[in-house]
Amino acid sequence: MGAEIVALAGGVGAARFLSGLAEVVEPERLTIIGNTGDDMEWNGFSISPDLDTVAYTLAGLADENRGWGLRNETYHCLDGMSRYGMESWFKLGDHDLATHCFRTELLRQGVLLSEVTRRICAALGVRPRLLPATDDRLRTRVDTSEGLLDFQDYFVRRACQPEVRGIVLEGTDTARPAPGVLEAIHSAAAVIVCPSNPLISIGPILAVPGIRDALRECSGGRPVAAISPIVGGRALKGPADRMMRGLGLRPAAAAAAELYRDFVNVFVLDCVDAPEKPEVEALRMKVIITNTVMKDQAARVSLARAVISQLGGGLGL
Ligand code: FO1
Repeated sequence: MGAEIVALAGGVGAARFLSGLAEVVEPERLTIIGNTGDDMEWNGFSISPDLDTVAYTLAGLADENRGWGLRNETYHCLDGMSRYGMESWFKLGDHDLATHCFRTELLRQGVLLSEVTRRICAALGVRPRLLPATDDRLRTRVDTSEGLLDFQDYFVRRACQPEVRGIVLEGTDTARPAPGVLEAIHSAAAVIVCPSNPLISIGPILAVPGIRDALRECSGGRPVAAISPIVGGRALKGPADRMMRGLGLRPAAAAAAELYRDFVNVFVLDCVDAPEKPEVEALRMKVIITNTVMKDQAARVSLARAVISQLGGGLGL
């Protein structure tokens, strides 16, 4: 088995890229560090949407159209909750609920989120190692024209409509990297930042004390690549472009690269953004230009192959 590859991942975009990557490198060589800023407690359940999206996708169980949740879901339990006057805006399917029951009960017993995630992945047959960035409580909140909103309240309930003024990451002063996170970065042959929202998906991972420093150190001698989450001035999925504008940033691939300038040394631009190459190179990043739009599994594999082949011989591929 070759050296380890570490990936930083948010939700749907990351999961799709990772399903391609897991066909290009041995899945057991992959360690995925997942975002937990989107996590929430809702109707009595502890929910970790990004970890579940990655796990379900890698297990081949995700709903292909939405990218989150499970295929062929039913919503009888949610209907029942709403009959009792409970909230029903977050679409938890019946099978998905089993994951949340399992996680909620284990967390209640004091089992760490990283161990719960390991057991979920083992039960689903997920071969890469999936680690939450932290076992500690970390919550993303969005400061908007309608006030400070919990992440899922902004993202799902209000459909990303309120204007974004800022992002507040609660818990980052005390959060510690989950067991294995820093070790994986320290021993990685390469790191890949998946095409995820840099502000609300990758941002919370980087905000866990120690992780950004470890990546900076890694980039001194090894490839740390990021795949642009912005293509042609727009986010392929989610509100990254609008959020960047709200925060006074240009919704451009080069502006996303700039957010990673202290620890990324290879940046993957989509072909339509080729004119931004000099701007990204000025950040002292090597630029790879390829098609990053993943319309199907073949496109995911081909993006993963393009990235891995450029990261070089040190990966033993
Ligand atoms: N996203 C939605 O847009 N609407 C939903 O009702 C919704 C429910 C949901 C349930 C479980 C789960 O794991 C994810 C779910 N998501 C839903 C996706 C989630 O809000 C986002 O993908 C992430 O938090 C952002 O990466």
